[in-house]
Amino acid sequence: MGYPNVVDQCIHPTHKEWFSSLASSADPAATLYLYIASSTSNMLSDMSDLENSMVSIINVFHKYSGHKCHLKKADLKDLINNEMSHFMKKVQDSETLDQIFTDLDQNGDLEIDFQEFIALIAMVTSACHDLDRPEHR
Ligand SMILES: [Ca+2]
Repeated sequence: MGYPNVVDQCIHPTHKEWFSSLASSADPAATLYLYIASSTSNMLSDMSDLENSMVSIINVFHKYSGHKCHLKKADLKDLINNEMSHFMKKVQDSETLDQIFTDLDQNGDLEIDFQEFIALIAMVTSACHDLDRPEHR
């Protein structure tokens, strides 16, 4: 399984430094990173539903970003339309796509990295949670 490699390739450079600076400390985040990076495929069969969902998010991102670890505008459109069609309206016009893309592209480099992509997942998941709360039924 390529998951630990994917984490290694795509983790943000600043985070990578941060993690390595904490590597010898008792910080839980550093421990988590080291755990993920050094785990074998045994980990994958023991994962919880939540952990499986996290891996699914990573895998979907890479299905559309490939090894470059960035989504171009067309990649983002395909991902939303193919993978999020029950939760988001299909993106059909370039104006809507431009708007979503610009909102997500926090550093303005005209690519969506994983950190920026996860913000979309967080927003949509949060919106679903709000709709699913009993007082909204
Ligand atoms: Ca960007």
